[in-house]
Amino acid sequence: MKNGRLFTRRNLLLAGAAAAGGLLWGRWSNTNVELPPTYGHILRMGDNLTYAAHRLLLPGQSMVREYRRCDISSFPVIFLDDRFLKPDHPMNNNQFRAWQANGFADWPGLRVEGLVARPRTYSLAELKRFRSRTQITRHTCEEGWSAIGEWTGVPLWRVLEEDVGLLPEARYVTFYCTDDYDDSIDMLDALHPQTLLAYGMNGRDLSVPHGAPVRLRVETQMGYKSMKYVDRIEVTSELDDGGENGNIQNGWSWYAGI
Ligand SMILES: Nc1nc2c(c(=O)[nH]1)N[C@H]1C(S)=C(S)[C@@H](COP(=O)(O)O)O[C@H]1N2
Ligand SMILES: [Mo]
Repeated sequence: MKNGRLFTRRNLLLAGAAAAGGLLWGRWSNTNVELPPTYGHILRMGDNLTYAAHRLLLPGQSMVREYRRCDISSFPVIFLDDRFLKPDHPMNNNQFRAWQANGFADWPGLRVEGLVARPRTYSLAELKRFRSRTQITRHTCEEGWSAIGEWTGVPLWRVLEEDVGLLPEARYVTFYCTDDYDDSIDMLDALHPQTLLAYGMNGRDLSVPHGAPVRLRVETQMGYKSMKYVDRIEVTSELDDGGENGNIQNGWSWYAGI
């Protein structure tokens, strides 16, 4: 008489899911957090569920675990695809080597613009003038490896909130990289205390393979969101998926919270 029972496992699961969905929806409608678009793909609905669950159930800016010096591991240099074979990739670009040899003094700088009160371009020296943060964290790559490294840089919130000034409509931050890798994060992650514009790694200047002169460290998400060779940051009110250079059109989730 299995099917005759009212409380079958499946019914319980369905009831549980409906109740959880109802609760989530109730909480969601009371927040001002908006869902990113689903890109018209049914599989992408899962991304939104992860995003919604993280944003609702986790305290907004809880800190990720930080490690000790002795935990630092060897950090492989990885590349996503054959972009790094292109002659203009920073790894093959003598310009980058020349800049590095000169402490990036001639580097054109990091432009910060969009929905900010005082858009401007920062030289590396100017970024280093902000009060810095050093943290030892685990990087988790979607390809199955993880490594612990020490990162030094300026917390992104200092640049955005203290210096350029966010306008009230500011909701997302898009990063443009010299190797045509673009992607965005939401304001909660952008202003997270451990989200850095990093210029140092393991006590030295960041190397070109690891993203010199400046890379993002967004510790609350998978490694591919920690963009290297960042040369432009744009604050927007709408999500920009980075188009062909972005993760979504290359088959990955926009939100990769861990
Ligand atoms: N600009 C840029 N940033 C990038 C990538 C890239 O190819 N280009 N790869 C991402 C991926 S998938 C990972 S795992 C990390 C790797 O960082 P690493 O090279 O310092 O190990 O950088 C991320 N940031
Ligand atoms: Mo990765």
